[in-house]
Amino acid sequence: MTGKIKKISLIAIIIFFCNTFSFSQNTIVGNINYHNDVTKPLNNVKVYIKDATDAIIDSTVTDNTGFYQFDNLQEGTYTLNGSINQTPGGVNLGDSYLLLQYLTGSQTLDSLQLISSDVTGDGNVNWDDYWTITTGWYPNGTPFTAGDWTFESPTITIENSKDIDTTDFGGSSMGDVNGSFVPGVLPGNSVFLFYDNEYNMNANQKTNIDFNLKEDIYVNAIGLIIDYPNDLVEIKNIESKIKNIDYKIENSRIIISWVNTCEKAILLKTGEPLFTLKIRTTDNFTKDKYIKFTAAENSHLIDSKGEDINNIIINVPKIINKGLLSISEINNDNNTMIYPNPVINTANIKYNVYEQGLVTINIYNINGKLINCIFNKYQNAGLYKINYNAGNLNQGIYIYSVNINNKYSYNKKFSVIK
Ligand SMILES: [Ca+2]
Ligand SMILES: [Ca+2]
Repeated sequence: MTGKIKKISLIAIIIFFCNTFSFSQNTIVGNINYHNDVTKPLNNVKVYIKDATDAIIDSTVTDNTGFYQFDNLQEGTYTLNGSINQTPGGVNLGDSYLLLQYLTGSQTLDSLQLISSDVTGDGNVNWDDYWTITTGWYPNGTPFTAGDWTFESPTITIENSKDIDTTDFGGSSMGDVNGSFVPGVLPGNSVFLFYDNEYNMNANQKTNIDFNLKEDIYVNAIGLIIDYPNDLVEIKNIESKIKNIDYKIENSRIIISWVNTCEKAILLKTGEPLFTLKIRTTDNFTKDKYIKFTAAENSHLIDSKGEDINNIIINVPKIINKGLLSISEINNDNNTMIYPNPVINTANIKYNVYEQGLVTINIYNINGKLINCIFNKYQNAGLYKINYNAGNLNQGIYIYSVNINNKYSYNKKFSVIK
């Protein structure tokens, strides 16, 4: 009797294991990569598996190669999804530009690009998403209502037992439509500001600062975050020849943004300023202090493919307070010049008004005889330029003389050729 019970029990155990074995050996494996790029595996993704009733039945975490595995699955339909606790990145105006192209019908987007475009999280990709990135996220850092990350959500049906299903899928930082982010890698700077010349200025003076590109560049979007010492200088205004450029000044930061709405990329030339800042130095801009502008991270210029252009160099002047100038310093001031020299017909005279007051510019011949007075007005301190027509002068050597309040004056020679 006892032997019979033992035998039945053994059979039951064998049947139980056989059942377990035959109905529970299905496996789903795969890799999760950033924008489905196999060179950018996403590790530490928490992967969820849901059954046909939308209930989470299991979860796992991807390894360093982005690999995940679910075992012991019965036949049925499953849905996968992921979440990650990692700093997102890669969102800039290149993504806005790509989205703009999609919305105007000149570009298609793949499924992951579409889900990373829905930054408002309402299930639609539309102009709200474009404006949320362009005027909310980039200049203001406003977080996306859809969160920081998004993952594809593949559905898998297992019909045969003893099966291994391989399903790779992708994840993205929300808003990184073009997939430019490299997870785990800190973004490098692509825009650098270099000093190209030096201005001498005192406290409470106004001037215009040109930001010039070092090379001609075709661009489709510009995002610049420029830091400056707001205790030493006030930014009064920003001017640019680029239409519809937006800017924002906050604390010690200027944020400039522009996305090209025309079909063709625009050509920015080295000779024309990218933009001009109208500034005024403060009371704190005392002797030996200088004003330095720097481009912060996530400053970028975007090419015709919607990608960042590397190593953009923008030249800006260094502004330094050297105190009250000596005669030799005034004579060596690079901001006071006539060009071209020799003058054939017309020329530009650049001059530095060291303090607010009456400015007079006279032209003399080489014997010191006054030819004419070309300027006589009150001006704020700062750098100025006037156009001078020398067409009525004979060939020869002349002098222009700048006088400010009878306190500062300097004379410079130029020649006229016919
Ligand atoms: Ca949306
Ligand atoms: Ca991007």
